[in-house]
Amino acid sequence: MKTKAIIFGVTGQDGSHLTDLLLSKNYEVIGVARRCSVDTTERIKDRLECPHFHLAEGDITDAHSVIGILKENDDVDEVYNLAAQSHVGISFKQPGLTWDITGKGCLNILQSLVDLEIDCRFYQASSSEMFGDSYSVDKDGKKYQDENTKFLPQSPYAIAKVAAHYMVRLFREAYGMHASAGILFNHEGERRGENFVTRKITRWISGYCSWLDRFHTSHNENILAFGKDEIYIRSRLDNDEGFEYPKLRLGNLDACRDWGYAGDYVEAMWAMLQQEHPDDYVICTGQTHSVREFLDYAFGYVGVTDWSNLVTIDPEFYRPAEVDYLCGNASKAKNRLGWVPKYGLEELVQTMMEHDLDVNLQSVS
Ligand code: NAP
Ligand code: G4F
Repeated sequence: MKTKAIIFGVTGQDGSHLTDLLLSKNYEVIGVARRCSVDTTERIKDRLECPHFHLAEGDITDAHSVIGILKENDDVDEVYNLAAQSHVGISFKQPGLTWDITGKGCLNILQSLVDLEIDCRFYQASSSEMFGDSYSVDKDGKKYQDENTKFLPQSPYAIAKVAAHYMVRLFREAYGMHASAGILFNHEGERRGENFVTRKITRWISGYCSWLDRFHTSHNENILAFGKDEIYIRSRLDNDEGFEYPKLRLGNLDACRDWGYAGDYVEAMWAMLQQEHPDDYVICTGQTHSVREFLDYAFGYVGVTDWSNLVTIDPEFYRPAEVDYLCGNASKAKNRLGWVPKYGLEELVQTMMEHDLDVNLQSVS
């Protein structure tokens, strides 16, 4: 008999990587996707025809829908809750919705599993955002976060994640559930949502490169002119259509994040559920970089060393409260799960840039 898994949030970045991983391990996968007026299955489109993959329609804010799916699959071995309103900035504008999905959604699944007496293993997608402004300091004075660092959440998203995280601990202790939480630091890649900062940057750069290509030119300060919000090609100023390109608009460039590759991180999720005992684990690279440094790497990939004229700061992308510094310590995951990340920032940027440049090339040709 195949091992059976349910993935809530299957259409997202991590859901698609986890689907690939579990199918490669010979699992039967039920992916839960909510109804939407447009198709949201782009990231899993190659899996839809696979006989061991099945889509189920459901919404984790609706307990009836969660119960229905679990009842139909009460022989499930592993349940992964990756569903969330996962954008921190948006959580300030839609705090109630974020609470319902990111916080209460997790409770809906946990309580349904208990009520239906389903004996399975459960994974919750917790987040480094839960640390917020908090950090520990090692003997060399380096700031870091691990499983013992206290939470000091700085957004409605992070508060909802903390509530879900504590709910997992409660269900583990109160009902003896095999429920684990991965406290994952930022992880990115070619499937990352387009409004997260890394993907916004790599997509913009590839769009800019293909705009320059249209004029058979490359990035060279002497042939470009810079307005407040636009970039122009000097020789084309009068006549050509499309001679201007909007600058990359960003918010806070000084925030530091510990960025890893999503494909690496879903392996840690799976490994947690293979342990005899449930637990919480920090998953990260242990390296932190500012958004500014990410820009250096990404622009550097296409040979641009000074990007200051290409980027404009737009207060619209500032958040009412910011998380300034995240840098994890994944020693526990390394020791207990044998998990280590394969990608550093350079490999991550290379993967994302290669992909986005390629996509732009295909759309032009
Ligand atoms: P993502 O790309 O935003 O995916 C979120 C998924 O949740 C999507 O499939 C989305 O469906 C689904 N979803 C949203 N609301 C739902 C609802 N009411 N019912 C059912 N499904 C719903 O996020 P991700 O980057 O893959 O992250 C996966 C999980 O890890 C999230 O819980 C996130 O908060 C957490 N996390 C992510 C990171 C990171 O750096 N990526 C770090 C730490 C924790 P639609 O396609 O319909 O929107
Ligand atoms: O890419 P971000 O939106 O990711 P953020 O806020 O760190 O959250 C992501 O990682 C969390 C794990 O720590 C997940 F739980 C969460 O679901 C999500 O996946 O922003 C990163 C940084 C922030 O400091 C933000 O203020 O980049 C800064 N930033 C600067 N300009 C921007 C922008 N962020 C976005 N999204 N867009 C900008 O234009």
